[in-house]
Amino acid sequence: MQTVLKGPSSEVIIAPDQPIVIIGERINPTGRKAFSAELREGDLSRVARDAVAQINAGAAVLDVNVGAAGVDEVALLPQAVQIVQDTVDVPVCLDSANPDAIAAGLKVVKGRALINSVNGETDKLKAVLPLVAEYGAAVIALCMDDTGIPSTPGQRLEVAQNILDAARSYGIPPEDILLDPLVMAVGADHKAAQVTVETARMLRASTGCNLTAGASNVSHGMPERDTLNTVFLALLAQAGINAPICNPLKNGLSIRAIDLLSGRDEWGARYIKLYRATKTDE
Ligand code: THG
Repeated sequence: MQTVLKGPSSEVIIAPDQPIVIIGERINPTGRKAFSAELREGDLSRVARDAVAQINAGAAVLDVNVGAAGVDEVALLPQAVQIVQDTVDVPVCLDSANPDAIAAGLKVVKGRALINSVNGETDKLKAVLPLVAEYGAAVIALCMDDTGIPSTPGQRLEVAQNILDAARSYGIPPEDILLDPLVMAVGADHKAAQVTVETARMLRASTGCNLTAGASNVSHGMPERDTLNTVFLALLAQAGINAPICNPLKNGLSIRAIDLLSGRDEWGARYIKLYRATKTDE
């Protein structure tokens, strides 16, 4: 199954036999005080810098999230999208809990965007799926619904199937949907990562859909977050996650290593290319 995303004049294909597609997470004010304050003042100067840095570090798609207290996302998300796509030729992933902000972003997007996200809540399905259909976009489906986040992989699969059915009724096929098994912090529940990995396996086996996950969520509150994130990315990849949302500045080369070690990088060409592009002189 192939999910096709487009930038202004570029194309990104997400498919199980293709190299992992890194969705860069850095354009997001969560946990970043300076960026949050800048956004409140309408200062988007950091966006272009973060975009270039992530592409140089191996990202193929950029998540764009401007959600912080006191920020008008409906006004700012489209501005951030335009800055990103004026700076780098890549597809964007519109990350907002507010469907009005997603709609505003879609109006200015060039190419074929990824909407982040819909879930199984009745209101969300009704607000987001028509936008996916209208703009011919792709969408991330979170495995949660009106009852919350299910604790077992089987229940999360059930939610995914409900979303796939609802999408079908709007004419949206499974190849345009990236399923997200949901990543919670292992600091709060030491079984959380294992539930995600098991859910990913079930989602891939039962639906054949391409899969994403917010890998960095796993390490919130723990020391040496990069170590946890890197190892988790390998486990996720093994379970079928082929378009993780993560920090390429920290994990880009590790992901190229996963591709090489999984037989998806002939001659290690992509691994070596990223190494050469990012190595610092000793
Ligand atoms: N699924 C989907 N989308 C998502 C998530 C998901 N979008 C948001 C998030 N989860 C993924 N993105 C991030 C971005 C940043 C961090 C974690 C996940 C992060 N930031 C540091 C912090 O909060 O402490 C701050 C970074 C910094 O200081 O530079 O951890 O699960 N579909």
